[in-house]
Amino acid sequence: MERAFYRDTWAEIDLDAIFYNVQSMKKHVGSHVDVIAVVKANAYGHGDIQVAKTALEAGATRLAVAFLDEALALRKKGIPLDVPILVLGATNPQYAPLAAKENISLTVYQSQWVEEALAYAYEQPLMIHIKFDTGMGRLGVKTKEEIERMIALMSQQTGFVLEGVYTHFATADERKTDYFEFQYDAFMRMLKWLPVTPPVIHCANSAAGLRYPDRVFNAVRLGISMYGLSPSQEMKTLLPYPLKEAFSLHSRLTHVKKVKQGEKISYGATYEAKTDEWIGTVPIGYADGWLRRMQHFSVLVDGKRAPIVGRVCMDQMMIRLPYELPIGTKVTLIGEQQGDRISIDDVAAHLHTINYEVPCTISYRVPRIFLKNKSIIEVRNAVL
Ligand code: PMH
Repeated sequence: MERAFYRDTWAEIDLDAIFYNVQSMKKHVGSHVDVIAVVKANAYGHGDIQVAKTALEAGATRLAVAFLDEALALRKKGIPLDVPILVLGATNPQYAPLAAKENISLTVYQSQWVEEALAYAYEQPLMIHIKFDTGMGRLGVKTKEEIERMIALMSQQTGFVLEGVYTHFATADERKTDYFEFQYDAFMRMLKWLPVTPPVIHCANSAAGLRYPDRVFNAVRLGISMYGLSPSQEMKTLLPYPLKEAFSLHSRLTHVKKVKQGEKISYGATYEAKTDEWIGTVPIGYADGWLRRMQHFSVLVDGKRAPIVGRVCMDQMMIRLPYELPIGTKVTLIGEQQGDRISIDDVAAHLHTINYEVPCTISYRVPRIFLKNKSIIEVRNAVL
């Protein structure tokens, strides 16, 4: 029988959790505020089209990605032309006509960009969101003169439509709020530089949307908290509603053996059995994004914590089992087993990084299983 995948390692994406997280934000900010679902980087590793569709079903009205290819991929996979997709990053102006054709809104942050984009012919209107740099220092206009130049240039092409204006916060997830306030004030000041107010004004990422629902203008760019994760550790106690984590990661024991005291495990022979012990092999490794630094972390097997012993290899790793277990026993690396749970935040803490990085790092080699109502509705395997 043909299957979607044959390996014993997979990720599960709980689309009901995504639905709930989007709906919760929608309720939190109010019906007059649009939710823009941020599905860049394959929806933070979760699966772009499935997350996008679920977010739209839950009330999001727009999508956002990092670059044009990601937006085109969503169109190819079936996001209809009437759902606006915003490219948050830079797009080479020569591709602006293609963006216009696909109803993909582009971020514009320099008059030079507009000048270059004017050189091309447009069959459809090009939707533009001007980005202000209020203190992130990444992309954005900083001066009134530059805005005036941009607006003057934009008026030379009737096909250029100023659909939106936005900025991005650097510290909305931090307890201290002074830099957030500084950026917010700058945005308020810069908005006055525009001769006309575009329909979509947005500044909030998840953190700002969660904390300041009255200060988001008319759209929130919802990323990390759509996936059920807190924007930071500091914000965990400030969450206005509980989040539901959507991503879990699983595998199965492929080999189980008893090793004698003193026997060594994996590359470098760095682990030595202290007593006679049961060792299981798990078919996941650093090429799957389960990084070498995951050594010394624990996973769940038969509801118990089992430490990762020896070096994590490219495709496999070894764990010390609590007792002999049959081949095929489920191993949970992220998620729940018998009431115990390993969260993405636990993995992030072990790696000294942020939760954002963890699902993004789980590579294309790991098939994604999409669940709705606890039933599998789709499987995506990027290898086969
Ligand atoms: N808007 C922009 C411009 C972003 O870059 C991001 C996330 C979001 C919204 C969503 O933010 P959230 O996930 O905190 O809700 N961008 C990134 C980034 O570039 N690195 O980490 C997150």
